[in-house]
Amino acid sequence: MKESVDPKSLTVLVTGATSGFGEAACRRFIKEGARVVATGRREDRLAALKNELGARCLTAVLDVRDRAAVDALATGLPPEFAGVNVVIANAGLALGLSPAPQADPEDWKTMIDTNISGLVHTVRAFLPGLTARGAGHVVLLGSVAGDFPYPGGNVYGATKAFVSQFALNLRADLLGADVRVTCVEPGLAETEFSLVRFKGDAARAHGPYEGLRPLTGEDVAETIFWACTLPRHVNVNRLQVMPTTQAFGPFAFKRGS
Ligand code: NDP
Ligand code: 8X3
Repeated sequence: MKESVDPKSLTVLVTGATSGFGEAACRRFIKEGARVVATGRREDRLAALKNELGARCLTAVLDVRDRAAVDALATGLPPEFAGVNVVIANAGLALGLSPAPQADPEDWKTMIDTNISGLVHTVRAFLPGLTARGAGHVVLLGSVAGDFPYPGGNVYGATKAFVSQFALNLRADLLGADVRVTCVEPGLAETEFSLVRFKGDAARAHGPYEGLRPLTGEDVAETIFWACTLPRHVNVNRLQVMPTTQAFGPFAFKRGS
């Protein structure tokens, strides 16, 4: 497409780069010549990624729940990586699938602290730089779980509804600032997501993907890359993407009550 953004002009900050969408996004942007700051908590994964992706990849251990650490990263990057113009706030998780009365309140807190507080810390820390430099882009990872309720999705889905609305509210605040905002909202995707949700129970984690072809990390990375390289006058607000073999259920009714 004419006037597409040259990926070589991009310095991309990725949270949750040690697995799934974040890791695939790092590979996708590096392949096209971008610089990437890859972050996450697992140091061994970051070291392997750095080894694979080379000099245009900088890695940093980061827990997005630690606001001071997020701020320190944003203000302390070395000169070659300091001009971040794309922020991919991807770090997030679901914990458990229990109905609300049985759900673990600690799991709820972890999801809120990561998917909401961690995400807003990340965006807030990098926004001054993005607006000062212009030609910026914030990509947030929402989910179809933020649009469509399902049993056991309680707090996880609600955190993703927050992400989607936060993206639109950012658009309102950033009008005229030359910073684009996109909320990417995937459906079922096979990453480590279910392994985390089911706390390491591999057999249970495989269940959601059995007998169908889910999205992959690469599929989602491609949609992120596409949105980020569209001509600058085009802003994708929300991008909902599902496997072809996923759709919607009917309303549920409790009869005999
Ligand atoms: P993965 O579990 O494969 O990856 C999640 C990433 O988030 C990991 O790199 C993990 O790294 C990181 N992370 C988790 N907690 C923290 C934290 N406190 N600080 C920093 N990093 C953290 O899952 P996905 O790639 O599938 O998920 C990525 C995002 O996409 C999440 O926000 C998820 O909710 C969302 N999503 C996933 C879908 C799916 O079906 N897979 C569908 C729709 C949305 P580490 O543990 O090393 O810190
Ligand atoms: C992940 C998709 O449907 O498992 O956000 O909640 S779902």
